Amino acid sequence: MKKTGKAHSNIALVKYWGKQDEGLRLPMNPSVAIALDEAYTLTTVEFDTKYSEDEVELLGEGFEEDEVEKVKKHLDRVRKIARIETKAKVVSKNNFPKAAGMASSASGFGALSVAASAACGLELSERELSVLARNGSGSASRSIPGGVSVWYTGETDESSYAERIDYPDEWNLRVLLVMAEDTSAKKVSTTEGMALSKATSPYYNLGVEEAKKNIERLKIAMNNGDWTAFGKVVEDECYRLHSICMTTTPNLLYWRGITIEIFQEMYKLREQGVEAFFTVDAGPHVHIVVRSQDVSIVKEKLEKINGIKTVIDCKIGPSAQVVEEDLF
Ligand code: 2P0
Repeated sequence: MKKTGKAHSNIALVKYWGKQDEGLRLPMNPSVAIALDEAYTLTTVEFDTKYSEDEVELLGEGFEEDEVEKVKKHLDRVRKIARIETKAKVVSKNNFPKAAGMASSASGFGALSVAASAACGLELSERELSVLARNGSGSASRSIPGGVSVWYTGETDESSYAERIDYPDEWNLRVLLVMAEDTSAKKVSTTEGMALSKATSPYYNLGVEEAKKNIERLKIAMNNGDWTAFGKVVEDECYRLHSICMTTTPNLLYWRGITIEIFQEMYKLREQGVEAFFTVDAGPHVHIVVRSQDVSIVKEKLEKINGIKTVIDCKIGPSAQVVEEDLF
């Protein structure tokens, strides 16, 4: 059977950076993320005896050899659940650039999990899909429920999954994905980078405890509809992640000049009463979390800065789903 899955990328507000169990991809701390409607992956999977080997293709950009291996390993997980041995063809497409902190592995493993499980006739629950996606890539667990979600650390395979949490609708949350022109590729993968941080950053354990506290601060701010307090947590988490990265051996410096320039522009806007908050993943791009009422003023500000390739304006994205449009 051939099926296509669609999953949206997500940006973490409280960050995942390191595992308590490498094999099971159980994270050190819970995390919270927003799914992005304008950044997604489509993946078509067909299991058929006509394939003697798994065939894996990423349209447009192509996969690296290690990425192909990760996809094949994920197909093995699905085959194990479905108790089949049939090989598959996988064709995938991102509507945004792979790598450089754009969380393509999140939407990629989200879409692959949905497509592959449906293509072999499995009817997995959202929670089971989130567990499956997590095994491919931790952040993918959060691309299954979409919306604003929390990924629980768990102690077993089944108990580490993501689900939606409430947030104030009246905020009309938007995320501006500000892509830097300088996308010099990551030298260290996120999987490797977070393991290095755990092993070498003197502040790592302290950071994990801070992340746990920050989840609680974020939930309180959302329950109270307190935008200023919410934004403070978002930016504290950005600095927390990057202080751990920068104090890793070798030092993981993901920011470029443009990254900091955007921070400074957001601070200037704040002095004028416009509260837009920044966060950054493992790359130079900046995600600006803003209420819809302030989107145009923030965009105007960004247009005046050199070194920005494009700005993608996202609403909160939906859950991962099976869709009609096949890629082959
Ligand atoms: C996050 N990142 O919470 C953090 C913030 C990047 C910075 O989750 O090893 O590619 O495959 O589980 O999912 C990137 O981590 O790592 C990530 P693996 P993944 O979004």
